[in-house]
Amino acid sequence: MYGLVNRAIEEMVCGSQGEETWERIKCEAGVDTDVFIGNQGYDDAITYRLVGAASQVLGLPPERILEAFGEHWVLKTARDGYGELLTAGGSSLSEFLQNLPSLHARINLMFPHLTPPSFSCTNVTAESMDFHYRSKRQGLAPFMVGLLRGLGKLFDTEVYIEHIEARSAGADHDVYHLRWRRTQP
Ligand code: 1DX
Repeated sequence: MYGLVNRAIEEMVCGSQGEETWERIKCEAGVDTDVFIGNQGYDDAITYRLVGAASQVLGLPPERILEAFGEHWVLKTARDGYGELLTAGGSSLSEFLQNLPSLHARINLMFPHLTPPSFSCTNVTAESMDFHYRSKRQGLAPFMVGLLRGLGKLFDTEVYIEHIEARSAGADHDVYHLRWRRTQP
């Protein structure tokens, strides 16, 4: 994955736990990269090892780390660096999720070595949908939950997430049943 992803993990850990903890996590992960370059590609294994080591050092399940990271990605990384892309994506959570495929097509034009997941929405109503997530990568379903929570905050929307089909349990891909309620007019 692009270095931007590992750098976002670094930012999240340093911001909440401090630099020393981050150094311990890198050491535990056997990662000796000093600085992650945002637009340079890194082996996915580095990202997985960082998440695994963060789980060990912080005493939290990897799913919790991934979920927190998903939220951080939307509220900090994507918002700070790619704000226009995010706001161009829609003016409500539902609109944004339905536009995600075109958002990723645009990002892919800028960064052709991206391996983006693919998304689709089915059974869409005014306050619910089934949200489909397909990825070449394994084990990142909790990251998506964090992304959805972050997007909910971004759009002042309370989201209830039910993971109704899980690849980790043998399903073809992950499906989340979402219900939402806007908290601001
Ligand atoms: F709901 O792969 C909202 O490296 C969402 O299963 C989901 O393959 C917003 F400069 C620049 C760069 C860089 C910008 F080249 C990425 F470095 C991408 C910015 C997407 C904002 C996907 C990151 C693939 C790297 C992947 C989870 C899970 C998608 C991470 C979240 C908006 C992004 O992102 C999986 C890679 C960006 C960039 C966004 C992603 C790769 C997402 C979202 N993905 C790199």
